Amino acid sequence: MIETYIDETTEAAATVAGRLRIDRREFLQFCAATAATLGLPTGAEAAIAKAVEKAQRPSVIWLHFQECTGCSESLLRAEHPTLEKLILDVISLDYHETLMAAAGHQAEAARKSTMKANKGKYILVVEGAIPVAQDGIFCKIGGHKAIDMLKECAADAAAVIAMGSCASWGGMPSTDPNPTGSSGVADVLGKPVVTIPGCPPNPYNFLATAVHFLTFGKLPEIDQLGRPKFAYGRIIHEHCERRAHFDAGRFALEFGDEGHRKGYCLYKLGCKGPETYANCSTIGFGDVGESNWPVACGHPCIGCSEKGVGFTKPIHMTAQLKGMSPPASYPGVVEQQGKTSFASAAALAAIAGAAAGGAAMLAKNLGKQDDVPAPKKGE
Ligand code: FSX
Ligand code: SF4
Ligand code: F3S
Repeated sequence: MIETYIDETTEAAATVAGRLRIDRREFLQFCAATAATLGLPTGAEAAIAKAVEKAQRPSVIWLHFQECTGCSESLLRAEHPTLEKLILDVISLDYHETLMAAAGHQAEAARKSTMKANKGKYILVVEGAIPVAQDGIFCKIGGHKAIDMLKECAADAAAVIAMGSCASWGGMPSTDPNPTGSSGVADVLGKPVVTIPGCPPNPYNFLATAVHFLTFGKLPEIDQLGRPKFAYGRIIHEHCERRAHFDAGRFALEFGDEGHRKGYCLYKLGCKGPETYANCSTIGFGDVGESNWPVACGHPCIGCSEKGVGFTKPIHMTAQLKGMSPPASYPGVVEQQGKTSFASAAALAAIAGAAAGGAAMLAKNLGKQDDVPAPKKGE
């Protein structure tokens, strides 16, 4: 039984590795990493390997509306060529305005023929917000208004994925006063869709979603905002590598100060990790992996994936503390003997269960820390 399983997995891996001209081991690592990202049990990589091996890839129509094309760039401008190859291997990208060779009438014909040939079976990916003010006149492609094109393409799609914050909830184009009425896909269609927010979103979250569809024939479980739970089920702060500094009350107060150079918590520089649901802190960003995400690079998270936070709250405004659960993947605070700080005591009280009172104390005492100066008034 085990031998059959290993043989089948190895065979599938060899087929895909040959097709993509990548190392078989690299492909198996990808399957295991995708299974882990999706929160699947050990052994699921075999199902993924076999599903990716299949020649029948889901047809994808990818629309672009009000956006910067960063979502596509994040998928395709990978440092490492494997990610791009894999994405283009697990889906059949039949219409993508930025990438397709066709232009003008040819492009329109490609969209129509893809929709006809794959009626009810294709995945519609939408990148960018949709302007709805003044009857949607602010964005037109091939003579069609974005709002009309979206509705037409969504009508016969098997699934709709809103890629990026713009398509998920309006994103940057919807920033107040939002003169064009930029809106997310679900609002325009009047029904829930899968959303993969982020500006740009993490390409692995799209890839894992597509692989889930390929492997299980359905999209992954989503929350009330349409976000796949495997990726957006927790706040960034829960798994942040700087979390022990937060709990101990050690903060960077200015870019380049001692705390910043020592890798202290970026909360006081406006980090929105405590109110942003995403997996940036666990899988890293892009294809470089761990330690490659805004906070690891020394910049506070701006909450680019979170409606009401990214592009709405000022970048350096301190975050609302949502849930004070302990970090799951990094060690806790080890205090120096006889020197427990007030802030860390409050953090531990919050963790221990006195959540409301402890968290309030923690918020109140966030300015107190042992070895960097307390913030000046107004900071
Ligand atoms: Fe840009 Fe995509 Fe931001 Fe929006 O990403 S990276 S503005 S989410 O739609 O192209
Ligand atoms: Fe990390 Fe930001 Fe939380 Fe600090 S506030 S622990 S930098 S997520
Ligand atoms: Fe965006 Fe914050 Fe992640 S800025 S990329 S949600 S760390």
